[in-house]
Amino acid sequence: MSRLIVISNRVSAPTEKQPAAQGGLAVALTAALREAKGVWFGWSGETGETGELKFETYDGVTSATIDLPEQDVDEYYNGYANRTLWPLFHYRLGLTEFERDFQGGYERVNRVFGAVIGPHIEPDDLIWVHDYHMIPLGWVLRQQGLTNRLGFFLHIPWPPTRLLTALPEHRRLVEALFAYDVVGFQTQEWLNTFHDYVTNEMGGTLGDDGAITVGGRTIRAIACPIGIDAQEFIASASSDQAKETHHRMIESSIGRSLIVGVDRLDYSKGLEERFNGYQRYLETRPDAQSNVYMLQIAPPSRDAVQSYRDIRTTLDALSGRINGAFAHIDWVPLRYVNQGFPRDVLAGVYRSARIGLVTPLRDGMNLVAKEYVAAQDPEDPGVLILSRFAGASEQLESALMVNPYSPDDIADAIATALAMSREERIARWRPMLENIVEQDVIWWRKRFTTALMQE
Ligand code: GDG
Repeated sequence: MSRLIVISNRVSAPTEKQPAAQGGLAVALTAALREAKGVWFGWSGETGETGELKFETYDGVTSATIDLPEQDVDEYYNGYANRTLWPLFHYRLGLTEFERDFQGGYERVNRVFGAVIGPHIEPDDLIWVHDYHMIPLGWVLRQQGLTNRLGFFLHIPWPPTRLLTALPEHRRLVEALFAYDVVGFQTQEWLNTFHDYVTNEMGGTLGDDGAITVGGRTIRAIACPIGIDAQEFIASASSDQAKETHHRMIESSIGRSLIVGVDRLDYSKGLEERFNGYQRYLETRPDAQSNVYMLQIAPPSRDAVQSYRDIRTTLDALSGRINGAFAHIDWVPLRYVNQGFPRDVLAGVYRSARIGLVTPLRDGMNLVAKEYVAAQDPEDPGVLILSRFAGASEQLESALMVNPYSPDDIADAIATALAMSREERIARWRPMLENIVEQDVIWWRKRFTTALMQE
């Protein structure tokens, strides 16, 4: 059996400091690494001289990290990854910054990763690189003469060709992907847009079984939607902590239905538009005030980036305005919380909510939508309102689909969800749950690694 090598910007294998793997991806990859005696490489999250890789084996899983100098963090992580690729790949050209220094830093850090990781790779290792921070890494490793099977998975959307060509070095970036053997996308839609680029910009041809040939080099590109640790999350929703959370939510709701949103504080998640949609609901339905309240959990992220500080300021003001305009002495329409909670508490919150409001403007997949569905009571499930622009909409077809840009659409969907009969709620929920259980995170991992092992 080959070893599995996972490489991503941040490592979420368990360590002495953080003993439990956090989240589905970490759980699935950790399990695979334990089985395959592999190593998870990445950035430590610390700034400092790069130095040697720091290895740590904890609970049967080895992680290996390096620090990065401040300039590298600024140009590679806060720069090219989060000010250039992230906004561009989420269709936000207006927020995208085009700086040569960022691109230079990005390529430099990828070369550094290649240089420190390369010597630790053995000939039979399967190598799986994750996400937009590391696109050129496969190419860097090939330059060192590596002939291993190399796979890449993109967690975020693949942008339309016309958008991508706004990036001065678009061609170089895509060519780097051809160093891999298998490239995975979250959805058929992102795979199609990738095909469009390859055929129209590179003169590539598409073959059977995901094969794409450009200039004599053939790779395989597949749609491979990520899932959640479904069984574990279902169990989490019945844990003591989830039950206690559920009771607290019921007690504080005074008979009103809960609408819940859980998102990293990120402009791609459509929080401003969601708040506007909720406000439209409150304005246009006179009985609203006696029947709903909304909880938005939004732990801040990437606050070194100005656009993230801006969206935070906007949401502070907007949530204040909504509460100022609509609150009563005994009712606050919007509880807006900028902190994270343990997974069991989240599961309890999801289960208490009549509506899961998941309205990103663009999202590679969106795992919150899947977690919300998994946490529901089978006898009395809530309704998932889902953006048609989330990757998850390809699989969760029986959600109430909305256009996240339209406040009226969101307001109407809230009204529809609140009025929905139990029969209809069950009929919509069941196929979604089946999909989530069947195509869980282990399914995803196996689907990708199986494709990677096929010569
Ligand atoms: C990227 C892509 C793709 C959130 N608040 C808390 C908390 N969370 C957890 C959620 C969920 C995860 O964070 C967020 O995952 P998403 O999929 O929603 O979004 P991104 O962070 O943008 O992830 C995305 C994903 O990669 C995987 O491929 O689906 O499209 O953008 O699991 O539950 N977890 C805890 N407390 C919180 O307060 N414990």
